[in-house]
Amino acid sequence: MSLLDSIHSPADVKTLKENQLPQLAQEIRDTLVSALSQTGGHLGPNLGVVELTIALHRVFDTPRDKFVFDVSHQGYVHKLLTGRRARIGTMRQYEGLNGFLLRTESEHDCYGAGHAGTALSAALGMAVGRDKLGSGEHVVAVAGDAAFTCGVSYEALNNVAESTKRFIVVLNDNEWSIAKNVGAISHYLNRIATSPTYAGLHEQAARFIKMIGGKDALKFAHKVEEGVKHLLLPSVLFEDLGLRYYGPIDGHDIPLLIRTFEFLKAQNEPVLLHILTQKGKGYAPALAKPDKFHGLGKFAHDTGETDASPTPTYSELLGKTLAKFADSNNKITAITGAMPGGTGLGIFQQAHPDKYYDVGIAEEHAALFACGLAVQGFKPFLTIYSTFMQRAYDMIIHDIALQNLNVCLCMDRAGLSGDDGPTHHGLFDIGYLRHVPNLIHMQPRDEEEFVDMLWTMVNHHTGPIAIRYPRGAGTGAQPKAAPKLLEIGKAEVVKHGKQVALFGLGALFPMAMEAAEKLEAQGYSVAVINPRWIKPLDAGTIEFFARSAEVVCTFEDHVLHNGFGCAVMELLGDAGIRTPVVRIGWPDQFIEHGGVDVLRAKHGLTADAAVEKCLPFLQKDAAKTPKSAA
Ligand SMILES: Cc1ncc(C[n+]2csc(CCOP(=O)(O)OP(=O)(O)O)c2C)c(N)n1
Repeated sequence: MSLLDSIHSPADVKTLKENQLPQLAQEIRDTLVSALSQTGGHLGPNLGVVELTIALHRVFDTPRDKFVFDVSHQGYVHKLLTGRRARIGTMRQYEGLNGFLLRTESEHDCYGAGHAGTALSAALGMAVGRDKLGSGEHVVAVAGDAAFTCGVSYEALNNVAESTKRFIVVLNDNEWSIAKNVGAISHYLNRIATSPTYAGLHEQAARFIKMIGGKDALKFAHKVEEGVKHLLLPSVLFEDLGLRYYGPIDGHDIPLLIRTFEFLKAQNEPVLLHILTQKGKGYAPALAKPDKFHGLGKFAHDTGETDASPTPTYSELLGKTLAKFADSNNKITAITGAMPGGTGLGIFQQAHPDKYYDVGIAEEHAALFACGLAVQGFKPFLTIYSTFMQRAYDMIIHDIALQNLNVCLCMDRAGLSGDDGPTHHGLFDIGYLRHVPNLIHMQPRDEEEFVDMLWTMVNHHTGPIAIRYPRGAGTGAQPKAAPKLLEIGKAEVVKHGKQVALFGLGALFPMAMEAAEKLEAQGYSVAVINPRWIKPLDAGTIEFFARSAEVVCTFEDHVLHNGFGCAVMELLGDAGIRTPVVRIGWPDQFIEHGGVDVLRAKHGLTADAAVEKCLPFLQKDAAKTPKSAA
């Protein structure tokens, strides 16, 4: 039996001999590579925190002690050591393990996440709660170097010193966000990590710590470190904020990590431990391509190769199209919040490095930065996943829309994101944009329309304009060489019909077409409309079809509450049109992770479900002869 197989809870990690821990680390790496090659997942980040997670579980006691992982995409090793080893092959599958930590998945997950920058504040709240309760447990926040590009991390640091005396932050510095980390903080950390003077002196201290062990020696080592650190960096950022800074230390050295945590856990002041790790450690393909292996689908175990999709994704098309438009337009600029790969802006960057900005994981700043560019007459494309744009909600209202600035919001991964789960589904953006004055919002039915919409955005000069588009490959539709300008607020009537009016928004347009076929097969006369515009709605077209139809049915890859269908109902209500409206979309609950088709079927987003919901309103025509029988 392998060591890993013998571990059913963190208590088992403590029963191993310290010299067995490197073997445990190796087994964890082998397990991760082999399981994730089948399921996909965040391989690189987890390979980098194997030793860290073992050391944490060796020294602390969850669930009593609390580990708060930032984003928590690096929580797979923690899952393996907390009783979920047998389920690792179900990672990110429907009804399997979630790719992030979930309070509902294990008592060892004290906090769930999926968005970056949340760990320090949440952990600080737990530490303060502990102090108030007098319960005494340890709270450890583990955050990557890119989490320190998030403003909210500093909002937490600003409060630490006056909030508690017992708080441990681990800064896991691997120099990578998803792409290479960016910004002044990243350079600052890098200067500490690469200083030869510091490294030399520091190594001596580390050797000393490991050699002697025990608390007294550690106290002495701490003094050595203090001296070293102040020699080199008289004003260490974290120290000035009131956290005692330790490090940087090798985050793959298990004995050193263990001794250091033993020391830190006895401190009566907030501490920050800076560890240096390698993203992808132990697996050559992940070391060679840290960005690709940050998170990926299935891959070949031996080579790390993945299957390339023959159809380009919407994100790739965005990068390519904006780059082309920017060739002859020097006002176009593009902004990403640490997602050049995911958003396709990496392609734009290649063509126009001077018009491209990666601002780090800083969506609020990104939105305000876009405002500033717009004030100077530029045309910023703020390209952020729908789920992460939630961070910039206030800036969208208070800065972009209120000042009616020419900012283009590109919301990638709008709709169900599938295996990433509820932290990443982009199911709320219609709701959070629909009521914002001055704002235009739209969704294309395919790639050709996507490019036309982007072109329409480039040529819209009277305020903010937003587009939502789904994750992954599109329909395969080929955009025309010359894009066309779309009339804002004008829907596309794809098919006329009298009894049923189907409005298929964006990614669900094909579902509306399928439902039309099924209803027509039963003898009904069906209209299909591609709404294109969520705001402003095409009131004329919607009212026209709703007046003659017996039932209207809307389709949207969004929650039903405050979604597109809701907007249609309001419109009809205001116009005094009583035609019943059936809505197909996601229910009022957080949707779990899993394959898109499985989840659509489960939650009633199918053509069959739509037909079934429409039929009761068409009872008076039930006697019609189905076409197939005619
Ligand atoms: C608000 C928000 N924006 C963007 C992301 C996408 N994202 C997930 S992980 C990650 C990089 C994390 O890097 P780091 O914190 O250094 O951890 P590492 O993966 O390097 O261990 C990013 C940008 C996110 N999760 N949340």
